[in-house]
Amino acid sequence: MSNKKNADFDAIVIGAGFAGIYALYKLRNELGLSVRVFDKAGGVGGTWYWNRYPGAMSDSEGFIYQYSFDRDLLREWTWEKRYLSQKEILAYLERVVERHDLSEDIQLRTSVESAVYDETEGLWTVATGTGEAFTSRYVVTALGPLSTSHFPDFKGRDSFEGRIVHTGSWPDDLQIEGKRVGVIGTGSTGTQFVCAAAKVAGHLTVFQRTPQYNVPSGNAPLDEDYFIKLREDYDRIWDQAKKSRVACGFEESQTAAMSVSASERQRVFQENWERGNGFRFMFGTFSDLIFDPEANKEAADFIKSKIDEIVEDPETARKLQPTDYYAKRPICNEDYYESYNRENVSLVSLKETPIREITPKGLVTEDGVEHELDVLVFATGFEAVEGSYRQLDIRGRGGVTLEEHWGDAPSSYLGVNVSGFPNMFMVYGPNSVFSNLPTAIETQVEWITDLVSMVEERELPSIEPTLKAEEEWTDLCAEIAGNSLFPKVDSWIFGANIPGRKKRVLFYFAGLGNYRQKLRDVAEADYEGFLLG
Ligand code: N01
Repeated sequence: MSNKKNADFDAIVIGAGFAGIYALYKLRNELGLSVRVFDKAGGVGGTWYWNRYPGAMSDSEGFIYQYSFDRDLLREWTWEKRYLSQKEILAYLERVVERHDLSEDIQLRTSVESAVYDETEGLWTVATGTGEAFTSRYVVTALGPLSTSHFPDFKGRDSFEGRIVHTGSWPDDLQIEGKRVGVIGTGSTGTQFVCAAAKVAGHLTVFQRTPQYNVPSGNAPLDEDYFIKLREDYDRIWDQAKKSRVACGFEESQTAAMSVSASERQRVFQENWERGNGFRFMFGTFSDLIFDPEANKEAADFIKSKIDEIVEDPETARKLQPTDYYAKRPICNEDYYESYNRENVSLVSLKETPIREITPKGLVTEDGVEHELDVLVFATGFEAVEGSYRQLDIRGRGGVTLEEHWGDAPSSYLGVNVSGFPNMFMVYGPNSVFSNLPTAIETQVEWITDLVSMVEERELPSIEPTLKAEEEWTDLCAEIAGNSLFPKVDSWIFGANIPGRKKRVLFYFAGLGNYRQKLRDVAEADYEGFLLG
């Protein structure tokens, strides 16, 4: 029996990024539900509202880093280069909100503190940092997988007299032109920052702990002709992406690296190096770089040889050489290694000289050198996926918190639902599909809309997965990950970037096509794995 009349809203959505915006559109505009979205930011955009650091951009190509649902917008929207800048993505999301009259149901500058389920009423109560509380039948958590910053507390961190910032909350008034800038971290964010900052900083010191594999992005301006062809091709593009593994808009290779001759391998690597794009290099060259250690080594050696070729100072080139498998989320950039040939850029290997402390003037490494700085940038990543959930007080049946339910490692059924938390839907919760985000987000929001629609049509009080289904999904994700080289390297995709946290599986690595097929199978089996009501 539904509780339509008793609640303030049918659904509350937490977060107004790619996921929250689409959830509002689907639940309100298509299902006709009353919906309120909360976001702590001063504007919509989620990740793209906060990450305004110099160089911030998408490293999936622009044509695929969008929603597929708004075909009219796809026909009129243009952008400058192959990859979208942060400003362009933010403007795109604002435009989507405007086109579909969504802003009236988005309450900004309002953090959510807790979400508590009342079993008797079958309602969620969501309390905000502004002291308000609202009830709803459904809660959609669109928190973003990378929205809680990891900000290591180095000795003396607060004594720094210059500006100290995390890339995930870059202030609008901070300019780095002509300044002495230090950056800690060389992941996707740090390397984007390096490429941009190298061109404008007085001096840039890069503090690198673990070198990563970078390939060129192949970024370049687009012309009118490009958009004419692109618009004719969108049906095929979305169809291909939704059947593929990483949904990055290219055909993934079906050829094993070691099945071709050494010269053919080099040719393919070289062709893709020139073409650019990190996901394409990892998944479009050969089918097994993330599965076969030998194939992986071939790709790794190719990239390493490029580092030696590009970086003029042999000592810097040596420090930039990765030693692990090529098995983190791939990185691509415009002129990353070339940046180190500039006179105003220097590299410090924190493996060789770790950070001793931060001082009022800068950063001191274990060799006693004080690196004097005006601006110190932490590109040190995020408490991925689960971090934002653990900060909220979420309570399901019997008052059990999500924190208690998860214990050491988070779990879900299909990345979306948790047993004991009825009518709560996570967009990109733990063990969601590892792929291009907007396309994966659309898939999950559409799945959530189907579930809610089914609950409404059947007039069920609620939906939640069985514990068994949740455990089996988690085990399956661990098994799939275990068949690849990904878990052999420490990174945020296994939560291994947070000190003291044990490695856990956070993604379904079998690809978007298989994930979408699994959702169809579950629906066809009358929502197998769910308790209906
Ligand atoms: O974070 P990361 P990120 N002392 O965790 C270092 C997405 N993204 O923000 O490798 C010293 O990858 C850490 O060193 P190590 C994308 O999915 C997307 O860069 O742990 N160093 C590493 O170098 C990406 O994968 C876009 O040894 C410390 C860095 O900080 C995800 O965000 C753009 C340290 C953190 O790298 C995360 O990327 C940008 C310490 N105590 C980001 N702690 C798009 O294009 C950490 N580090 C869509």
